[in-house]
Amino acid sequence: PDTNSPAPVARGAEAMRDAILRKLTFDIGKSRAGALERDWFMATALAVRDHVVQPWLNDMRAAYDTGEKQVYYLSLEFLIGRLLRENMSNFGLMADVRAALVSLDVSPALIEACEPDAALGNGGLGRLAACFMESLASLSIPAFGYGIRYDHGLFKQAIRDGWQEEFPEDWLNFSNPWEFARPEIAHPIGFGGSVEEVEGGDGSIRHVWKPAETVLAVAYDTPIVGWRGKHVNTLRLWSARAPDVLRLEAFNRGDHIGAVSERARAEAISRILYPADDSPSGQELRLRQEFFFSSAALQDLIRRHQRVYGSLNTLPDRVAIQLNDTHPAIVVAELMRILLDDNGMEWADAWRVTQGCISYTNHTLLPEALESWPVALMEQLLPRHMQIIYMINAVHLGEVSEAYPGDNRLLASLSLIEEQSGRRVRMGHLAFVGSHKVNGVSALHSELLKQTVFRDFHMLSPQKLTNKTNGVTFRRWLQQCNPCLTELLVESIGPDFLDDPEALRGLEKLAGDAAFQQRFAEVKRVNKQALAQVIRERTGIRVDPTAMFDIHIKRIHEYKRQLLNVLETIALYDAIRAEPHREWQPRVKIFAGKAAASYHRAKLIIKLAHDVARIVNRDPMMRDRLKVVFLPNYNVSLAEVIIPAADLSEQISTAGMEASGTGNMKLGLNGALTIGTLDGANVEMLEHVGAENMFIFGLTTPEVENRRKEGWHGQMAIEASFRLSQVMDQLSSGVLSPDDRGRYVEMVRNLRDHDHFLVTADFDSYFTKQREVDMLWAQQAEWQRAAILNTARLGWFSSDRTIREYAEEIWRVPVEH
Ligand code: DL6
Repeated sequence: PDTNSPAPVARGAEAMRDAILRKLTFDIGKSRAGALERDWFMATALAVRDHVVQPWLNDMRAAYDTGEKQVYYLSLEFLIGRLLRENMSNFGLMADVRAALVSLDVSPALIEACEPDAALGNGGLGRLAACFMESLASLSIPAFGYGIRYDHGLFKQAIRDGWQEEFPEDWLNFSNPWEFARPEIAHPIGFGGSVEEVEGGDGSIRHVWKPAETVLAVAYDTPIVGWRGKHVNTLRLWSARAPDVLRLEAFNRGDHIGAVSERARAEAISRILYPADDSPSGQELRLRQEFFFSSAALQDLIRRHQRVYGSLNTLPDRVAIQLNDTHPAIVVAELMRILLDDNGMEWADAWRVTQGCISYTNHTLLPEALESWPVALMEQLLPRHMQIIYMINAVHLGEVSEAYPGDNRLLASLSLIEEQSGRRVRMGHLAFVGSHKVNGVSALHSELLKQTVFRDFHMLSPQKLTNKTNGVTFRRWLQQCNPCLTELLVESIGPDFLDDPEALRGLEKLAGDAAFQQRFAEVKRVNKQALAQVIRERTGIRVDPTAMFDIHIKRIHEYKRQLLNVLETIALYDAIRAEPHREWQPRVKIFAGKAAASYHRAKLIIKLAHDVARIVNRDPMMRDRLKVVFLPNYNVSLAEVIIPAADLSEQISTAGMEASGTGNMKLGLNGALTIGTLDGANVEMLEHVGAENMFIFGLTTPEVENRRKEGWHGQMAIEASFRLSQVMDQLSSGVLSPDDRGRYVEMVRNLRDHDHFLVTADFDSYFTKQREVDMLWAQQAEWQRAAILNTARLGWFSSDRTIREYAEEIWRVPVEH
């Protein structure tokens, strides 16, 4: 029921035109003549938002009234990108809005391009959270996303002389039309101070945490619209505010800076995504961020529950809290504190409620990414939580001792406290014991979790660890980013796949059809032309859209092995120069991705890609047979242009190191063939698309492990490979870097002496596999067939499927089929 008696909402292009003009006049305060593109964007977004609000309020009210169990997805990152196209598309408003804008002489494409990306995440983990939010709404599962409203999202990447430079991102500069500020929803978040023990009349002892400092978490809500506008959920992001905006007494005394210093300290919490944590103050800020949003989320959901049910005993029946990695793991201790100290619950009951509500997703096996916090820092910042963690640990290790008396190795391995490198709290262990379910994000990754980081935990509770292979939302990653392909698919197999991705299977029967292949290829050509245009605008490089577009897009990281690709590029360049008269298949190697600001080796890989590009692109002998492009400032919006234009998808991480990958799914879905290792979700993609439609090479996970155990040195592989030796010689001789001949000497030394990521070990099989890629590309009908089969067979990788699995097996909330 409509409770707010809404104003009539614009339907049809004409009504939409009026609505946009009204917004421009009354909300933006501009005339048509004076309106800038950004003003048109704001007016359009506000007009579209009007359609969202009433269904949103209705859905929230219904969830509240029916008391359905709600999902709370806690994530330090939500890599959302733009929302205008998503909201228009999911609400079925695209045609009307675009027609309205055209009738106003405004270009819809330019308006859409004005929207800044909400880049509140680093990469896969944050983008997964955004896909999950969309799928939760599309499946009508009542849910809240909880995170931080960073003033500045992921840094902007600029490339100067081939080097990455970072600049602050400023998505909120011109206000955000999608969010609703809720200054009345402000939870106090404590830090520091002491814990008092208060005796109750019955001799019991109650703990009271007296924080030394309080920061307010203020809510900002963004509606998240599901497919066909069926359901709308809330993404609630917290912004930090000081309780006192200004110390007036200090200001009047003339201490103008000191008067606002507390405010600056408080607000630093939500200032920036991923503050550098290589200094103690950076680490403290990161921990403050984690506790800040975790505590705000808990206070918020508990207040909602208590308003209806009073007692917190029933919390697990109404509340499912999903921890997206360990960043919100402190929730375990904070929920215990709230139940024990604020609500007087007994330990055993509080523990039952806590475990009943919480579940945790692990997203990485990389040791450096497994969070742990120095005990001293925890004691100083969260003294009561540290006590509770000790208590949880004591109970947990007590149970272990009882079951395995005298096994000290086991106790040390299962302890929440790491004693080896200074005393630290292992957040993964805390999340594991505090959850009723723990999951990995691909079949291989979940299996490896059982064998490595959580081996002893798995032995202890074999039912707890499960797998939920990642997925991506097909609305954004097919329908919105690739409208031409979507139109072709609707025309050819009907519209069922829009609601049921498995219906893409209907395409299989067309895979060998020459006429369909041509149309499929024509869509790709149009998308490649659009990408070629972007490449030209952003890098000045001209590329030929008929060449194979070979795409490597993701964070720059040694384990993701962009270096392997660049080395292969050099080898291919050498091979073309050695045999210029052979029929080489024209290729454009396209890289994009950001390196962490302090990750020097990753930044050097970016520099190398540019050094190679400079030489290759200028060499007249290449005659368009090889081009190398690095597209700066990779983000969601750029991905939306690159992915529909990809012929080849590079998924070449060292086996066992990429937890899942989701770019692999997006690219395959859009008809790119994958060249990849048996890593992450590649393994399951292979099962779905078939070995003849993917290019798999390289060491497997056990082989990687064996090489490392044996003490792998690249030297042997380099000596054994004529091509690789030639590449190494070029790197060390300085021909690729005439301005600084020693630039790559250390890189070569690392590859020869250590090569932890097995680049040298996989080089030859990668080079050979790439030539198989060339051979298939030369037979276009066969290539197109395989490309079509990729699109047809990747329906299972929809995040709707993933969310259904979470709903049924972890959260136990009803979900439609
Ligand atoms: O699960 C989403 C995403 C996976 O697809 C990637 O394989 C994985 O690297 C990423 N994990 C992280 C966690 N931190 N680190 N490193 O971003 O999660």
